[in-house]
Amino acid sequence: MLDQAVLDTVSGIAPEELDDWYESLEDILHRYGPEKLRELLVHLQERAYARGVMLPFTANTPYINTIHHSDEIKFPGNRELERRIKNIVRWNAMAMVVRANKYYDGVGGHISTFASSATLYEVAQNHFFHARSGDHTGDMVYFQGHASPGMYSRAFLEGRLTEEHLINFRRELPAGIGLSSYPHPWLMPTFWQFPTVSMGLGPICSIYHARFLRYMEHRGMLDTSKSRVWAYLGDGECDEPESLGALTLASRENLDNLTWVINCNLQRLDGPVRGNGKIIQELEAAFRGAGWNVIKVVWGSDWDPLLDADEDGKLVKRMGEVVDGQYQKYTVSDGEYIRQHFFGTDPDILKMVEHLSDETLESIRRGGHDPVKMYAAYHAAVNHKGAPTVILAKTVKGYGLGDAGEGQNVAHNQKKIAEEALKAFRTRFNIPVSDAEIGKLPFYKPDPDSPEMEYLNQRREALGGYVPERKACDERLNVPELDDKIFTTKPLLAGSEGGEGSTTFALGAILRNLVKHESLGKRVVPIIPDEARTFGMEGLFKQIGIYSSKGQLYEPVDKLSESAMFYKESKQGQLLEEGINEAGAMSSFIAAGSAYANLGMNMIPFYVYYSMFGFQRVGDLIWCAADTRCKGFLCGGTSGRTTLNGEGLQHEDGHSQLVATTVPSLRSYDPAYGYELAVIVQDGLRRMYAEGEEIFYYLSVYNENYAHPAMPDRGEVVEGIIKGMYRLGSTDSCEGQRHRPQLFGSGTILREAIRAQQILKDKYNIGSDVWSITSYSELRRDAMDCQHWNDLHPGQAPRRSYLEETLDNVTGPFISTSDNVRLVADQIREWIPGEYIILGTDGFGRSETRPELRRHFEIDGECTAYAALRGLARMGAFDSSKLPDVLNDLGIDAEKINPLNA
Ligand SMILES: Cc1ncc(C[n+]2csc(CCOP(=O)(O)OP(=O)(O)O)c2C)c(N)n1
Ligand SMILES: [Mg+2]
Repeated sequence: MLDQAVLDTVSGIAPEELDDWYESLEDILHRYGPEKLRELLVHLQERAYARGVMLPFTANTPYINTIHHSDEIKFPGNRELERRIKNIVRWNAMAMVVRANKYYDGVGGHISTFASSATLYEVAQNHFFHARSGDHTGDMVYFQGHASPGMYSRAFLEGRLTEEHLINFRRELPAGIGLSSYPHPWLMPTFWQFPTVSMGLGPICSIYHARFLRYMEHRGMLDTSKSRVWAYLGDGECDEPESLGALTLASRENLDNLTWVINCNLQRLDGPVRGNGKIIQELEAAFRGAGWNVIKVVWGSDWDPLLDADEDGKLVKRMGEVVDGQYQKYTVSDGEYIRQHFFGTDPDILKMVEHLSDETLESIRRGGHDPVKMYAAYHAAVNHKGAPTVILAKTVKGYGLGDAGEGQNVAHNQKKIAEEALKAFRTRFNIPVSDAEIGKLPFYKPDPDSPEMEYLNQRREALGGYVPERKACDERLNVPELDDKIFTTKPLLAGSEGGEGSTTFALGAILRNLVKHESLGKRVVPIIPDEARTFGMEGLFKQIGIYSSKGQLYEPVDKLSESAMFYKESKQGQLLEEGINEAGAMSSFIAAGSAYANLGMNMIPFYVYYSMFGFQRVGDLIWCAADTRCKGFLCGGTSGRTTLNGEGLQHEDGHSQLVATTVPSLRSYDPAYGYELAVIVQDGLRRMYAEGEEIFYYLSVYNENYAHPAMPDRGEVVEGIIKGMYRLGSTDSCEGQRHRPQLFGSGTILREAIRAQQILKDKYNIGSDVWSITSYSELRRDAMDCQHWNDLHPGQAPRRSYLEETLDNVTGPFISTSDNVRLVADQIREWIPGEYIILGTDGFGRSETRPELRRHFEIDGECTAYAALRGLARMGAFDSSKLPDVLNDLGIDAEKINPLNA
């Protein structure tokens, strides 16, 4: 007969009738199995729905393991040896951090994260992570950033790192062989593949990486079918919008090559992730709702007999009602407290544990610390078809640290451990370090021929090698010279030949030409977040196809004939149309731009986006791309605070060039003409793909149409474009003119500098020079480099930068105008040999016509000419009392608002 709890929940139905229902359910399960029972229940649910009965929605399953122990795959490893290895890894990881902080206070590091996730990693290291080797393109493992000590510790046992490395954890500079705090390919280019410690970036990158593997396979570029992407996340990390923001892409794309493992230790830095709720249940609902396969690993094997005995579901119910903050309390409490407060709420539950001692209750483990449970979960995950899998593994933060941190709110930052606690840790994990030695925190490595070491190495050998390991390929591509038709055609080196166009159009021409190139074409990965039409690049849709893993299951509305342009989706498509998703598009850029290192094949991403939604929207992903040593081109379309005129404050970008300067491996350019763009792209391709430099590019491109001249036939022009400046044109000095204004222009605003030159000549008979400044940041980089050398080599012949050499004997005044904030041009002030006046677009943009906006920001031809006269006046070469008249003459309102404050 049913118990009172069931009778109460459906009160009003006669007990005998309820009994019948329950008996039927058991009978079907017993005779036909779970699959048939599922079908039947779904059918009954549909019937109820058709009769107007709405069932309450729940995306959750009970708070127990998804895989019942009777369905667990048998653990194939040697449990004892794996436990020994894991304990040694734990010890060395802990010792590394504690030692570092003992000798160098404030160096930092984390013990508790890896302490909670050691089993998650060790089971995967022994049985799942496959290295890149032979015909296997390798698994991509995104390690939780602050679990890095555990990865170093294992690499030490594997013989890949020495004791000296461990001693120099977080001390990279003095020894030159230190270990980076977190996974940084920039700092450890043969070890780490993926920077993950800015939380949320690893997760989103991993999704797009898994999709990129499919893209490579479907396009016939590389057989990536054996590769799996693994991402290890913290439960606190899941609060970052990037972490869960792209879940549906993974399920929509059926990325069963993707496995996430969330280390649910219920804590983040300050305290519980969800003290008053249940993070595992919350995540389960989110992932199930998004179409993922969810595997919860909540309880260790010790709980199996208890759950088997829980016939009426009271224990499961109790497990489900306790909130995370309270579970954390049980972690730090003794067995008696647990018995009384967890089991003691119901006499029947209490009875279930009466045969267990307090010590046993205290030590029964959570699922994430049980290798058998984790193995079963991994096995199920890698065999699941049609959807990505997330494993929600419940663990204890600071596991094994005892009073020194286990489950404590301060666990995250714990890095100093008293001797008594060290001894307890040593004893708990059975590390052969004596009491006398323990204060020195010695690292421990068993003999090479010990069973532990032999086992560890055999396992990794069977899985193709070590993980992580970054193996950048030395493949060099044959990059066409500048005289190739990719670069010579209209509107590039040849100019626009009487027509008009924008630099965005010029970029489109390069892309269209490049994808046709015999060897290079296939390597190009154009990435666009739903703006191809804005950039006039929709022609690429038909030309190279939009990648879609499903091909095209519909007839596109704009397909009027096979030859016309239309929205062509294809499984072999080359263009990644990411939708309105700059973060996702950046993640694709990173996957493609690092393929040379992670897949052994150079790919050339061109990510073209709305420039305003680049650096300030996904700036951290751009930083992550730099750390990843990405190659490729970021192209900020619709650049310029006044050139993108109608869109207003939140669209008009005038600061990307400034932020770009802050990314060390980024080369950023602000070209004005098609030929400049062609020169920059060709040189970029050469440096990145022919020379193998691990840098990437940022290009500002604009949407203003104008005529583009052919490239001037002077040798120094190409060099100037690449180095950042070249003289474009000069007007004759008037008689007796001692100083010639030097007018610097960038991007579309170069044309205002040219207008200023004309005004100066026509109205004031002053000759001047116009320079196209293609890159203030490159000029600065070179100047700083020379200065650095000079500072450290006093008494030796000083080096001279390109900027200094180019402006040698030029007196100025120097006037800079651009569609960027003034600081962009200000970055070279130190090396400008004279008066330097900078105009720029500081202040909020707004919608207006281009001429009005350019006047508002005082960057137009008239304001530039006026600035030149001011400069001359300061040098005593123009009568300053005439300046008010000049203002009048040029129609500049002296009482106009200051754009900076408007
Ligand atoms: C974007 C970002 N914000 C803040 C931090 C600082 N931080 C490092 S670890 C951490 C707590 C992590 O908690 P959780 O994700 O639950 O990982 P656990 O250590 O508990 O496994 C914080 C706040 C960071 N690394 N990245
Ligand atoms: Mg956590």
